[in-house]
Amino acid sequence: MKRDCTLVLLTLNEIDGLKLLWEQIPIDKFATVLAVDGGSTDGTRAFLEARGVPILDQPIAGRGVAFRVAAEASSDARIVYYSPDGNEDPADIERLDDLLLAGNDLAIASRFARGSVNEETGWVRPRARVNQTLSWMANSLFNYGETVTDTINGFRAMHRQAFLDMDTSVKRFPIEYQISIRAMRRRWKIAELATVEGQRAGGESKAISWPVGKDHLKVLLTELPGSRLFS
Ligand SMILES: Nc1nc2c(ncn2[C@@H]2O[C@H](COP(=O)(O)OP(=O)(O)O)[C@@H](O)[C@H]2O)c(=O)[nH]1
Ligand SMILES: [Mg+2]
Repeated sequence: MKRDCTLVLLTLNEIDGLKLLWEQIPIDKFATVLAVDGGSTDGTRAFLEARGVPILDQPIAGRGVAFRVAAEASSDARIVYYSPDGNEDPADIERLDDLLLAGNDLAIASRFARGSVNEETGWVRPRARVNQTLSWMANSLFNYGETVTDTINGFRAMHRQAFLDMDTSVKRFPIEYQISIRAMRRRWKIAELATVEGQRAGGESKAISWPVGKDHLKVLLTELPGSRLFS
């Protein structure tokens, strides 16, 4: 039987990743598979169309918008968000849904848990440091439960209606951070699995470090009135 779950592919020019990963993505296991595309021009759309994957367009660009477009279009109980760019291991897709089936409200593939590996090599790992600092701030300010090691990774799963009820507002990259913070505020059960982050298959990252970092801080500040400081 198929999972009562929608698998969402988030794409903006990911033809290289799609070609590399397609065979490993467990398409047959999900009641619904759909893509939300941010306006690809590299053959991503034709690739998906040829394989019968419905493509949803978004009214404006941004991952936050894409998250909501998918949830509104789906009619399944649960959603897994997957970005086929090479960073996310397709073997974790079903594991994330399993964590929801086990009673969790939010399941995150963590790049910073025990046993995880993040894409950077060497000692400095600036991306990891920024990510971990943002997670530390979110945990300190909002979390009542167990520490969440990766509040930012987009590779995650949720119950669809609960996500819509959360009424998120972020349009671009820090959507995941807003979800994680609001999940903490609502005392959701948050589970993580240790993931191994792969290298980008091709194309370019659309997350430019400084503007994206700044947008995360903006989310933190917007959510601050709901923090533990004021409760
Ligand atoms: N639908 C949609 N997908 C996007 C958008 N921006 C980025 N993505 C996808 O989100 C995933 C993560 O983006 P990426 O640039 O790799 O960010 P990074 O992994 O943080 O470097 C990739 O699969 C992108 O194609 C967007 O505006 N709309
Ligand atoms: Mg990526």
